[in-house]
Amino acid sequence: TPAKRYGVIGHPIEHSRSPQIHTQFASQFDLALSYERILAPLDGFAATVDEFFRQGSGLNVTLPFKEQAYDLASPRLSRRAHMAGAVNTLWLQDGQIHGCNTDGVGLCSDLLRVGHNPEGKRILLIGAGGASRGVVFPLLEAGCELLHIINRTSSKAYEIREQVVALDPDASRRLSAGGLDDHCGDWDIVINATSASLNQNLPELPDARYRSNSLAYDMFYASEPTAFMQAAEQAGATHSKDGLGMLVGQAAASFQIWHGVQPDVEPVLAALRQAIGQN
Ligand code: SKM
Repeated sequence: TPAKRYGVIGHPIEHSRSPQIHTQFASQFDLALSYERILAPLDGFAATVDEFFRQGSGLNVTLPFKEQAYDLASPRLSRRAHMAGAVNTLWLQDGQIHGCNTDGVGLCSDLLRVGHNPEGKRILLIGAGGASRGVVFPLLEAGCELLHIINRTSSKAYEIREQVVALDPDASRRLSAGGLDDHCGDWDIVINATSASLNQNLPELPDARYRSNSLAYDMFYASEPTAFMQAAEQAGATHSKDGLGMLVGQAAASFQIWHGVQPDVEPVLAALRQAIGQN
């Protein structure tokens, strides 16, 4: 039988590290599969996905198509996809396209891996775009004490809160929102979910106070520590981490959905750090 086909679809897509990650996971289980980068035209996402699934078995979806992937798979969505309002993992089941979102579990598993279990923690989430929305529910599920979303435009932060609370009223006690300077108290974990690090810019940082043994986590990564990580350590964060582990974590969760087995992220993460020139 020919190797099963998987891929990651986006626009742009050349930068994606997913092929390396999934190919290395597959070799841990002696699985024969192909995993390709697929560039969809901006106005041709659904057609490209339909074409792929004539032969393909699973797709990761990245920017700017995660909301369209949600619509495409609806109503065959996991609870996590529903709560995120976005989909990054598609697969065929009974001839129909299903969707899940693994970004948030990828973040949570990485926080656990680096020794900062979200359970019982006060977490400050900076940014209110798609990256932020995708991780809110998994962080709540992981049992954080408080999750506070702040954004330059505070209405966008309130909007995420309302969307999540509408789907899960229990979330309301532990989820709050505000503008960049609407925060008080000190934090165990501060997460940068703004896209500022993409161009090595510092997000407009709230002057957050850090607790002891705190973590500043940037969802983005580069060959060097990001501007956010450096500023956070200067501001008193005990540790800082970039988002490469989250990338490998979301891939591992997608891999588990598709293949039913849980890959070992550690060696793949180490190889990826080498590939992008980190020590
Ligand atoms: O959510 C992930 C997606 O599954 C794959 C990806 C990539 O290949 O760069 C990035 C994230 O959006």
